Amino acid sequence: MFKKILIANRGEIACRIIKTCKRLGIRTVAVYSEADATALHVREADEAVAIGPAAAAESYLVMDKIIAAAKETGAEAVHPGFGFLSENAKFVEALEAAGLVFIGPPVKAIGAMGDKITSKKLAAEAKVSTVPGHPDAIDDEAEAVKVAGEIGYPVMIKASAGGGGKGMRVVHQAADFAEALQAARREAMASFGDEHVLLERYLAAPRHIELQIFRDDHGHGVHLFERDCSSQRRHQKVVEEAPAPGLGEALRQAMGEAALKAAEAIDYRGAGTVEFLLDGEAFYFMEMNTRLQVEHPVTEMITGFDLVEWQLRVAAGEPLPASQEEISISGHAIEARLYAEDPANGFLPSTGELLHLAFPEGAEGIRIDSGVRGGDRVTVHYDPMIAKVIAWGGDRDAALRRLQQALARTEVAGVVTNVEFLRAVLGHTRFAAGVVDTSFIDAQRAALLPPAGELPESALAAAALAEMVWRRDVARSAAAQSDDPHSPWQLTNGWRLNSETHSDLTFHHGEETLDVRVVFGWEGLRLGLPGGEVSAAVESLPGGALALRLGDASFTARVLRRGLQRWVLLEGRSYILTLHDDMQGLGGEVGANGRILAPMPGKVTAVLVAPGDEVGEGTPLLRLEAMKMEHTLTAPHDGRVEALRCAAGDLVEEGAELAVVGTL
Ligand code: MV4
Repeated sequence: MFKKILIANRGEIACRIIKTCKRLGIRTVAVYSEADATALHVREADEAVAIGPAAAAESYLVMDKIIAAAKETGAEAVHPGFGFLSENAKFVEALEAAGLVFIGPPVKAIGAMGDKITSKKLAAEAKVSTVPGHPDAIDDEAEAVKVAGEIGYPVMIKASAGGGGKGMRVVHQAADFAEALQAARREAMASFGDEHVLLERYLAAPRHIELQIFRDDHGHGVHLFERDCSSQRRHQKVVEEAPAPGLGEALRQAMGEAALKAAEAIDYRGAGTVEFLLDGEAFYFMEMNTRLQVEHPVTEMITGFDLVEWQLRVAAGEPLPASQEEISISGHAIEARLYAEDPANGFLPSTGELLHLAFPEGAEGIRIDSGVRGGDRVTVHYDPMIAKVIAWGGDRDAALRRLQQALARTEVAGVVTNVEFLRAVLGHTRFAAGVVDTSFIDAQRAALLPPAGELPESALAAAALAEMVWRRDVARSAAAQSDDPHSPWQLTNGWRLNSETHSDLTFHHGEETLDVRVVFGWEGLRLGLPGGEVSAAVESLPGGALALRLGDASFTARVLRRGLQRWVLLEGRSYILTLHDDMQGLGGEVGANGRILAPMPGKVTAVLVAPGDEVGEGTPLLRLEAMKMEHTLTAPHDGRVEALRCAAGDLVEEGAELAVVGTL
């Protein structure tokens, strides 16, 4: 077994590989880009090597840097994780030329399965059923028309070099075929530099069932059953589960054997996934992935095996740790991919600092694979995955209940996430019934993306009470440091002579402006909310949460601050408010030397000045669209625009320097 390996990846998969290595006593070397200098995988590894700037093309995808890091640290093998270089045949060749072991399949297996036509032919030769169609690429239009007629409409045209749903076109009738074929070939050439297409019968709404297989160098091959990955949005998996709901034992066995036959045909070694389209009881080979997949944890949780450990052992020349007879299904596991993306905004990534991140660690049957912690930043450089939340249960209903509960107890502030979307998918009657196919999410989009919810008064109250607690704490610490700590001027309870005291706050939520009056009455706090006045109480809890009481309702909340933004986490949901502050307006954060910094991530919608312009304090400089609101960033003082670092249309991260206003 290896003594030291290098992990040529980042994020949650790097952390996950390190975890198994620690358990096996294998030392680990992490590689990281400048943007990942403080990332979790760097902190968890035994050693770490900087490999360049944030852009993956200048760091994680640069083979020479990865190989140099492995040589420099004495790593014997390299684990690629998934994505990046994990299915790059040239990388495997370069590693082997450098005397390093690639923890993955043989290079020829990667080549064989990299192309749709070749992989389909290999499957057919291995007597694995493929989608009815024509095995070869078709260049001659007349022949294509003839073949399409033989297949029978509807027909799917697929770019041979395509993948992940790109380069597919359905033709429902012969009259449309010729034009569709030309368009498909043009798109294939434009997108993949290869105009070869293949023809298949179109399967309406198939299920995506994939079989996990493993082979070693000693002629052993096993499958570890299937995963149902049909819940996809634009060919991005959202939720995956094992075993596939409703799949009969005979079909499971037949698909497992077919997957192994495909793997044997290319003399496969290591972890592999054979993807099938399931149409009723008929299954068809779609493609083979020559890497460990994101969703492998659900297989681990129903079989009890550690697939990364298997990868390490097989790469080190050991036999498979279990025979087919020793592999069985126990219970059910479902995985949800938690992303920093905004479903209400076209699922665009949501970047920024994770002001707060907490999972129900230790909850029964729950596994969290994450590569970030609170305080880390989600950036535009990489996939904005926050974590995979995986639940195991004795049966599917138990796993589903546990996963829903775990998502409700997952707390994220600082970025918008898809957690409400995930809960809607898992809570949908079709999903609960286990009758989901690849058309589910697109077909149920309206039900899965409910309109932006109203702001509950409890969330508004939490933000207001948190503001009072925060101001009191600031005042107390200022008083403690002043030379007159007990002066009444140090009070922040809105103290006024001869009347009950109060403070007035205004918040923005989307297009709404909401006023709250906090009354410090003789008999306790009262809140004047849009829906009326209510008695209240607030207490800070250890760890920063707040215990709140509104009338006779009690609950806990967590309120995080970023500039004037308030992120309220309450009863499993999160709300984003902006505190209106007359003094500060919504100007940018002013850095040193008149640097105008983006107060939050957003999009520059207008640049209102030019370099050299003279400006007065408060002159509008730029407009920023963020959190569905338009913010005008103004000059912090009289001066001259010395530099503009952005243009209309730019997506900017929080803290980005947008302009510089020098003094006259
Ligand atoms: C198909 C198909 C229906 N009929 N082929 C999409 C990605 C690529 N791997 C293959 N895909 C499909 N091929 C035929 N002949 C439907 C899909 C498909 C799909 C497949 C798996 C998972 C999600 C999907 C979403 C849309 C379409």
